Amino acid sequence: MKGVLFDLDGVIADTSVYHFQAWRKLIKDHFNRDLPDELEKQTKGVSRKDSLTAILNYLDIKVSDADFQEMTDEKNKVFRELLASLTPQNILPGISDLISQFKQHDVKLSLASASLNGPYILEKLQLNSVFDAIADPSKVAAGKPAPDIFLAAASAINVDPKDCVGIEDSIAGIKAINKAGALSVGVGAKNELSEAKLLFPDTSALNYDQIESAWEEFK
Ligand code: G16
Ligand code: MG
Repeated sequence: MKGVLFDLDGVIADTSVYHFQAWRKLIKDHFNRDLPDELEKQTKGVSRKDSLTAILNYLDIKVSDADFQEMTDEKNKVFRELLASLTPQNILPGISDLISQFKQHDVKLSLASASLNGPYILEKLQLNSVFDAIADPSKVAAGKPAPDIFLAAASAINVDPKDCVGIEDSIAGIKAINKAGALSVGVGAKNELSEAKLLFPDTSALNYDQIESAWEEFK
């Protein structure tokens, strides 16, 4: 195991709460409609544009291209305001220890987040210096569940994807890791992340030795 490809939202920090809060505000302000909790799953791990498409499809609302662009910008403005209060205390339980274990074993760290705010969020969490690379989601052709961002993250640390593990909390992300040829490690519920090769119920359960031995079996 030479590289670890980290998802951000839902794995390193629980920014999904802020993402969905920002979507809720946007939809309330524009259409005076409420979003049900179940829609949050569909926006997890998918790009800003794909998230808005899923939300508008759900609401059965059509907007012009110009309005669509304006709405994604507006959502991001609200999201960035919510991120202003982010501190290292928002790093999810178990993640700092896991990162230390990877570092001790000379495993390179690369970020494979769909978020264009990835560098800013890592900075707020004071984690930029521990990452060897951050894949740029604006430079990949297709978002999760396509493998592109994980392939880019592996390439950014010069490691073959099969020598990497990917850690994800979303269905789209697990599919993307599997397609990229890395070992998929899921964080979440079995009924949701059934395609993960190794699953932990939450970030505090993530365990370096278990990940390493699963990779030894997988390679
Ligand atoms: C995250 C979130 C998604 C969000 C996407 C894009 O993905 O899970 O809800 O839509 O990033 O974020 P932004 O609007 O900041 O570019 P990930 O891949 O870190 O789980
Ligand atoms: Mg995620």
